[in-house]
Amino acid sequence: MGQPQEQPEGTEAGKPPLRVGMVGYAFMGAAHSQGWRTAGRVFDLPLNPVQAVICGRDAAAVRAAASRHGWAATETDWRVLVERDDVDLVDICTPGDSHAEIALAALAAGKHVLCEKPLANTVEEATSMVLAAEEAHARGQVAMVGFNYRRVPATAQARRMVAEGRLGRLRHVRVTYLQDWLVDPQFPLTWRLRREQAGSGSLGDLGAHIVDLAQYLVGEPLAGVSALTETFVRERPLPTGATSGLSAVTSAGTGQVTVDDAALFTARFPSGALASFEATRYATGRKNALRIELNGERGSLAFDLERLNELSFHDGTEPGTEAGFRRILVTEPDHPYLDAWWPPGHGLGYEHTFVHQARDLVHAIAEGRRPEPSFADGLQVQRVLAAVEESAEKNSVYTPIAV
Ligand code: SOE
Repeated sequence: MGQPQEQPEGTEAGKPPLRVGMVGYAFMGAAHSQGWRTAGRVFDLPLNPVQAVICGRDAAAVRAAASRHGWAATETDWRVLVERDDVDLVDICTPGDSHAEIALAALAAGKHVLCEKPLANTVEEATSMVLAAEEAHARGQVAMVGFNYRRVPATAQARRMVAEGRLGRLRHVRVTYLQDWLVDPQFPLTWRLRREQAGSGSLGDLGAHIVDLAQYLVGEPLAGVSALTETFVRERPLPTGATSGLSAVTSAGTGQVTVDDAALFTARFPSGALASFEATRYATGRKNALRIELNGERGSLAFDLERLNELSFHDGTEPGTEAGFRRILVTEPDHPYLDAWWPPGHGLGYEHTFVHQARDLVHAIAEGRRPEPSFADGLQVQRVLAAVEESAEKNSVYTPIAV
């Protein structure tokens, strides 16, 4: 493998390149590809992202992915990819069981790293990744975890408003992330339903997103949790052949589901706000419904991923006769990320979060600073997930988050 490096058409020449090597090419691989392909064309970046190499075990499938998503070369062994001299950054889009191994090898090989969420499958793995990232940072390398929902302009705008004190002291944070792709008991036992590969179920997949988003918006880490988890369907048909995690063809046999199907937990923030979280793949009719509402002494904010160009804001300082929730259309050039996009009212979508993620990472690399969210932020989320599992095992006993 290892075809010659070409400058992908349309990217800006004249700037130092940032040559990306991506491991994985399924859903997240496609989403990250979109980010790398577009970031340098929309934003004025200090480095020019180049889609250098994409890696996957199936040679034919990875060649097809390279041609579809615009990668110049392919590899079938990630160990070869991380050692290539023409790769500056390794982007990890694989199931969680390989995150730590690939990230550690990439950091040791002198590469910057972007790793999909959740950072790892265990606190121990995530801790080793943070230690390696800290050492690498001293050598000028940057390591980021991919919590893309921080990069929706509306959530970034909500963060601004909370930080400016528009809500005052926070009392409640209410978060749900609802999907329904497991409702059918005949849905196959893909890697996402196996603990050894995915680490956990809805908790690590959806719960990790909402824990990160809530902590980002509030501006502090959770202090402790009280949790319930459940696996509703414990045995499912085995997949045959290729599986993407979200789809597969089934065979005659069945196997055990070894992860949670749903996780519900209440939590405390150190400043006193109470939070509730619900992550499930059994919310019939809900496809990708991530909703968050924050209630503070001075006002409230609500966000719904299925209406991602909007925020709902209640300014509690307005006279009661005129106050009420109003819609903020988050498409103004002064809103986060939007000065580079379309005129007001021309909204963005899911894919743009990955463009913004690539943009922010390129800036962090060029400026040699720790990115947000860093591997340390990813480890902190991992600790929350571990506390949720511990609490659920102990019949919801309140479990402080280890620091
Ligand atoms: C599946 O539940 C999934 O693809 C998650 O893994 C992603 O992180 C989320 O963005 C969409 O849903």
